[in-house]
Amino acid sequence: MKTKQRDDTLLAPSKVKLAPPPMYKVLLLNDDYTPMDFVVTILQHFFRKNHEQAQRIMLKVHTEGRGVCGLYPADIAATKVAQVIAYARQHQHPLQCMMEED
Ligand code: TYC
Repeated sequence: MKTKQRDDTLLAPSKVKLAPPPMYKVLLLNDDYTPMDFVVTILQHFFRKNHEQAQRIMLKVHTEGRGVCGLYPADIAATKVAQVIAYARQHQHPLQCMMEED
C-alpha cells in the first residue's frame, strides 16, 4: 500500500514585507455614576495596570471625558471592550468602553 510522502521542498524566504497589523486603542468614557474605585479595579484587572497607573488613567477619564487603557490588535481590543462592558453591567454600572483605530 502506498503512503503519501512528505513534501520536503524548501521555499525561498519571501522578500515581500507584510504591513504590521492595525492596532486599536481601547478607551474608557466618563459617566456620572460608575464609582472611581470600580474603574481602577477594571484597569488593574483587564488592562494589567498597577494601582498608580490605574488611578492616573481613571482620573484622566474623569476630568477629560475619555482615556486610553491600552493598544491591541483588533481581536484582542474587541474582546477587552466586551469583557469590560459585561463586567460593568453585571455590577449595574453604566461604564462605557470603546475601541478606535490608532
Ligand atoms: N465620573 C465618575 C465619578 O465621579 C468616575 C469615573 C471615572 C467614571 C472614569 C467612569 O470611565 C470612568 N464617580
